[in-house]
Amino acid sequence: MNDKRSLLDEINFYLVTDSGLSRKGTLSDVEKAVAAGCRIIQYREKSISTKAMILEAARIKEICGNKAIFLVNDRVDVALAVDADGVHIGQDDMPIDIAREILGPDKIIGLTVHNVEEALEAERMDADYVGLSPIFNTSTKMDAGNGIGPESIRPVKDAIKIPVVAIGGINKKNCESVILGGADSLVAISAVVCGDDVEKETRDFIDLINRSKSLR
Ligand code: TZP
Ligand code: MG
Repeated sequence: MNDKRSLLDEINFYLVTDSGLSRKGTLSDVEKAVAAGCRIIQYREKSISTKAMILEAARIKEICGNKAIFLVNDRVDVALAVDADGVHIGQDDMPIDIAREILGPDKIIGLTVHNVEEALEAERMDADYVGLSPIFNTSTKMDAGNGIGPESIRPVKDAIKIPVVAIGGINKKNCESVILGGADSLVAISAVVCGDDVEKETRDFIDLINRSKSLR
């Protein structure tokens, strides 16, 4: 049993890295987010060599230690190379059953979904959580499509037992609507890594999420 898995019950703010948008760099962003209390980090890197990714991923794994779950976006090979806690994959990435076969039962697999049907299928296929995307319009991921709105979260949350992580266009102003809408956790990339102080932004999001959860 992967004991990091129990941290999935505690996730609030979820950091996804973006070296293109980051002001201070991926490693700094991860350090600051973990210091602020973030319990899940996804290394999402599309623009460097596999070798450079493996070196960076190994550093991120060290920073996360046993404080935060460490997942790799898309790249099952990189996750295996550094013994990450798991992967986050999309509908057009490696099929989840193959990823599960390669990674084994202990690794955490998150799957991006866009609606209730995909969420039900993700749970049936043994995903550990779903990323529901995109809640709002975003320019961070060009092919994300139009925002589905925070009112689309509840039907997904009610249909499955695994955690629902909301992503896409989320900021401190609309964060409450996402949590009141039923999300267990949320990702905000540009709202955090484009800022000067990632630790403060992360802490602000964690506070907002906890406060919004207490209103439910
Ligand atoms: N997947 C769906 S939307 C998105 C990803 C990676 C980008 C989210 O970035 P932001 O800046 O929080 O809108
Ligand atoms: Mg992907």
